[in-house]
Amino acid sequence: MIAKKVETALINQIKLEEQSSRIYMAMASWCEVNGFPGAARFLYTHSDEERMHMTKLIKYVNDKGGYAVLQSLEMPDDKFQNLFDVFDKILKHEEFITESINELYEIAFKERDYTTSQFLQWYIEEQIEEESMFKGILDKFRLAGNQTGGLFHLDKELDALSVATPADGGNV
Ligand code: OFO
Repeated sequence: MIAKKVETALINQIKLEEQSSRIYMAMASWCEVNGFPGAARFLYTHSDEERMHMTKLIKYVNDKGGYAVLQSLEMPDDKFQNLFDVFDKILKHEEFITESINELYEIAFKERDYTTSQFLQWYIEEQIEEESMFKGILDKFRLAGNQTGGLFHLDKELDALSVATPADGGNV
């Protein structure tokens, strides 16, 4: 059985993962119509990954005797200044998600729910990887500046990255 407090916090995290998936889907759509097919492909894949994060949490809550009820979502941003703005917003969003995972971990730990704390380790590591990946992408943007050639090259790199890190449904 799962404590109500832990279940509520996990359900909130499910909402955030689903919202992340929507945010990245909206960004992928913007990239697609603004001439960045590589970034679009990368973000479609990343949106799928967030959906996998959500599904993994839903299954965990239900497996532990809780009930993962989905919450309503907000409309994601649909306007961006440029490609840098997209990835800058992603990094900020991921930092917010990291905070939320840390708070969730603390709630589980305080409730002496060590099984959930252990389960959340995977998310903690995932956040470290994601933040570092997005920081790396932003560094490359800074190097490329706003030059067309640089952005074109970066778009190609993002395309390659989406192939290297396919949405990993295998962990669900
Ligand atoms: Fe972007 O990572 Fe989910 O948790």
